[in-house]
Amino acid sequence: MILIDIINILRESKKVYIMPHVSVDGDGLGSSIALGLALEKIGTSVEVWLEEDVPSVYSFLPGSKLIRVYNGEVDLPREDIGTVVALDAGDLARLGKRVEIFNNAEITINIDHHNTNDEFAQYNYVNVTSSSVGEILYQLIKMMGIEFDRDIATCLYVAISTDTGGFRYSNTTSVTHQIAGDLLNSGVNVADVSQKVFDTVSYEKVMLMGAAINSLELFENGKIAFITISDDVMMSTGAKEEDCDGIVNIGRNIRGVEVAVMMRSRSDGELKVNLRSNSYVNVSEIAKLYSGGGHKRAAGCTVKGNIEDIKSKLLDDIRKVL
Ligand SMILES: [Mn+2]
Repeated sequence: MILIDIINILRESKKVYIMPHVSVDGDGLGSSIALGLALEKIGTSVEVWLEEDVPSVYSFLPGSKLIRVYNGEVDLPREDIGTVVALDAGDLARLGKRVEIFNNAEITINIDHHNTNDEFAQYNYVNVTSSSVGEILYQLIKMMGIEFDRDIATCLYVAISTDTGGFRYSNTTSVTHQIAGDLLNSGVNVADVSQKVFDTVSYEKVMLMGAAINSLELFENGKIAFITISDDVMMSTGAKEEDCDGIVNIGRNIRGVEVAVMMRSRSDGELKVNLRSNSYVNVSEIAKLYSGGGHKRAAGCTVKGNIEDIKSKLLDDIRKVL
């Protein structure tokens, strides 16, 4: 599938629903709003459907009037759901409850950059060489001839800068920088955006980071770092679920660590696992063993079961590829 085919479908769509993955991040949200604002400019009716509220770190983004939160209780007549675009989601499970909307759409589109993407839509565009979906949407919006205003540029800049860790990760290319440069020409205020996205943290998150550091364990001569966050920790720190975002980097950043794991264990038996690597382990392969997915250096999965059992199995799986 090439981008121009998707562009033609989008041009003909009168109503477009956009949905990023659950536990939305900067790339999913920034890309969704950017596409929404761009399509609005050509007269399309747009709604961005999220699984949860906008994470507070991204509350400064424009386009809030486009955003709806799906709790499973909205009854949408089939004829109302024209085209649905899934963004930054590797498989249908990443759409959570909103899969009901997706399955009832006339036309389904999937735009993504995860190498584990299983091409679940009618029209799929997966570019694994793109740092972010934001980078793909920059091309798409440009090819559609829609002008970048400051709002669209800011959303794309947030998408690209967050997925590249502020242009530091190995997915950053010269093209990434060229696109960022062009977005700056469209009015992005880099200092303001960076301060809000990277350098602002709630007190509760700082407390969560403290608890995460206390839980930190190293294995295999310091090559594996393991952080565990339980419901008790969430309660005692007052942190929100979104505050767990990035906690895994505390382990990853330790000198000598190759693989870092953050396990968010809930009392209902569900475990959310974040995996990061520094230079050679392909963590998306490990996540796949648990029906998860992601990228070489950043992946994740959700597992059910006993925390100690899963932890020792995960450690075994990581040891095999160290
Ligand atoms: Mn992404």
